[in-house]
Amino acid sequence: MSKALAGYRILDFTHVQSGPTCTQLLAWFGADVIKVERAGEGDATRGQLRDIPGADSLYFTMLNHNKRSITIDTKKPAGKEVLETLIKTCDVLVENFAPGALDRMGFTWERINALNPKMVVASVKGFGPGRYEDCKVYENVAQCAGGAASTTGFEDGPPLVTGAQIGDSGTGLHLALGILAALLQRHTTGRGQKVLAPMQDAVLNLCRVKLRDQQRLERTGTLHEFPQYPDGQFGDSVPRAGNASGGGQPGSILKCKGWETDPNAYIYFITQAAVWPAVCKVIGEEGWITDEAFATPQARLLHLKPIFKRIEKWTMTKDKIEAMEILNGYDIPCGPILSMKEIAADESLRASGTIVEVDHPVRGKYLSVGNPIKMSDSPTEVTRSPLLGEHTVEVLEQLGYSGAQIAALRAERVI
Ligand code: CAO
Repeated sequence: MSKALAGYRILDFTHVQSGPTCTQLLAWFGADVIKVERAGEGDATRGQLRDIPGADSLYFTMLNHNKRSITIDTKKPAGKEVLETLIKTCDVLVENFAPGALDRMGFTWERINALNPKMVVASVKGFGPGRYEDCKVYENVAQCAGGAASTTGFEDGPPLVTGAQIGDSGTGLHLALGILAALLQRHTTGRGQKVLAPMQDAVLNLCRVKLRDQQRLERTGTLHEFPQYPDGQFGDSVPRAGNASGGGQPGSILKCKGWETDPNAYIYFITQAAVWPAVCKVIGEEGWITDEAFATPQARLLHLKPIFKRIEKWTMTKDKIEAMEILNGYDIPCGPILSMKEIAADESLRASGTIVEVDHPVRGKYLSVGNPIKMSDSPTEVTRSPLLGEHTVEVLEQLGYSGAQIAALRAERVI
């Protein structure tokens, strides 16, 4: 079966996490992704957080499936020539170097555009234009600068970063979308363009509900669905909301049977207005269906803490899966807190290809997250990440380099 991006060639000049997640998605959609790495060293993540001596780390393998790897020293003149040839033959260049690194290498936008006017040049940077534009940025810097950390955590605790890699993988997703839009626009303009996804901006985009709340707070001085209401104080910026729901349906994380010893024996419980009578029936508080203090969503906002305490009295009598099954029977939205161990063993995620087992010649079998986006006409088969420089000769031959030229590049330590 054909793939959505079959025929597109991506010059993948990315490293660490944000850029590689973007190009991995493009590879899963069928693009030919050629990852350019520094000769001898490669992407730093190959050696980071290693669990098997001598094997590419899971950090690297899980971010670089379905790609080819070519090593080139792009600071040497002969290496720059190879890069030029690649630029002329690829549709997209994706990079996430520190600001200015590509320019210092001699590959400014103007130069790339002159070499290949149809090329889309896509970049992740920590910040967009402005006072921080020259900064190097990692995941948690973006979470802090994008509004996630100040709004995450409990009201009496410090700001918290989240385990979801919204700064890196989140920005990679944004960049992939920009690349696809630029390729579509190229059909009408015939031109490439620059695509920039700053990590701060991507995190802020994912935190847009918090900017909504900032304005609500400024207008009304309060946020009724927050745990600070009705007894606590609000300051002048959106406070940390603990586990309160970010939307219009109050929710909370509640203990389930076994919580004393199992750190994940919890369930997220949402008191959606439409199923309030069902909630009351399940927990044995039918009187709350008509009681004025609880009957309307507005009235309930004044009593969320005692409401969730009472619901928790019920959830503590059930394990989280049992609770979910009972609640599903009433269409009450809820979510068990699943550990990574439980997720890794989840049969549905494995059947759908979201959890996949991959075989690697050095590390052997390992689990990874496959393509979370499912397409009926463009299925994804996850193949292992490339060894460093595994496809250098293959790609150079495709570019028209002769055996003698490749040997000369090797002798000069360019590849
Ligand atoms: N051949 C020769 N040199 C190469 C090369 C190759 N194939 N590939 C890269 N290089 C060089 C670059 O040209 C650069 O050289 P100069 O500094 O002399 O110009 C150098 O390698 C290192 O690049 P870097 O500064 O990007 O790498 P770093 O490890 O110091 O910084 C990071 C890493 C992530 C902080 C930085 O790249 C960055 O801020 N990127 C943008 C934001 C981003 O994507 N962050 C997310 C990372 S995932 O958490």
